Amino acid sequence: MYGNNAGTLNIYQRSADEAKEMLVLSLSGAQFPLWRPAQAALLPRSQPYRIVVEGVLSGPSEEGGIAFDDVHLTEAHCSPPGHCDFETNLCSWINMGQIDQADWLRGTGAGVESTTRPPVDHTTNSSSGYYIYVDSSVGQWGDQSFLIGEVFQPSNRGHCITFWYHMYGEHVGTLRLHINDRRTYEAGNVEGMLKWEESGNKGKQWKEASVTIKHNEPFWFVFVYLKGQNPVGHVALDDISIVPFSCYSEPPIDPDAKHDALTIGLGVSFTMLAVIIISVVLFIFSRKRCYKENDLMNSELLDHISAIDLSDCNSVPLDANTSNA
Ligand SMILES: [Ca+2]
Ligand SMILES: [Ca+2]
Repeated sequence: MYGNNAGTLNIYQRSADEAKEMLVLSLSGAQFPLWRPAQAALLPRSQPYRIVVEGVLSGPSEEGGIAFDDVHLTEAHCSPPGHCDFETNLCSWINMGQIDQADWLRGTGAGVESTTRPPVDHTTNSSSGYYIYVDSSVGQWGDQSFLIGEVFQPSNRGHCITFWYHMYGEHVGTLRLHINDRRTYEAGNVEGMLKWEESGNKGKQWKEASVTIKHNEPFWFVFVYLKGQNPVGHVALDDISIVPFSCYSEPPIDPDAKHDALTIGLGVSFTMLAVIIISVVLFIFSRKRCYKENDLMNSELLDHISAIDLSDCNSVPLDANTSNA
């Protein structure tokens, strides 16, 4: 689905006698300038049914279009959005063609050389469990394999992607995780922004990675494997999970730190209060002293007292100034 007026794509499950019809999937608006996977769970039916695909134009404009391809009907459960263990299919992940030189393949470790792919998957820890992999001994140095995920809407709390990767073999190459958005893609950047990277031999083991993504536009994930020089080995992925919040919750407030902050705050408050009280006492005391000193002065100066700043005992009566002059 592309363009500003892509319209709506509806998928129905309709009973053979056409008595019942259920909308199982509806996609609206532009779904980015790429082929996108979509899945829908069908309802259990005891009677025969057919699948009806309906394209609804949004208007008379020709600025858009709808197409679909590669329909698969399986008895497997639909994987929850953002999660894939690769046990039944690639879920919403797709290989990209044209811009790269190789594909990610789905497979198991059963009956193959452990250099070409992992002996066990991560989900089941067995040779019958599935993962996706690239055999690094096939192809040439610098070959790339792109794997693209579904579109996620921006979230205030971000997104956390967690995945398990298996990188084995000398000079195996580099595995990168990017995110991309429509604007960046249409500007010619097919891989987008780099968010995570790992290179070289990590041994015969599955390793976990978690990356928090905060992006304010709809985006998708892109895994890119870049083949190393003369490698013998493989790169594999399993159990990818994407959730709409950041990977690590905010660290809890340290009660000791809180106590320290309270102590410091109280200390500062008490010190300031003490300084204010002492200042007021000193001020009152100095005022009283001024009055007493002034009382002791010559009573003939009383006429001039009004001209003396009583708050400042250093002020000299006007008479004294004039007499000195
Ligand atoms: Ca490819
Ligand atoms: Ca698996």
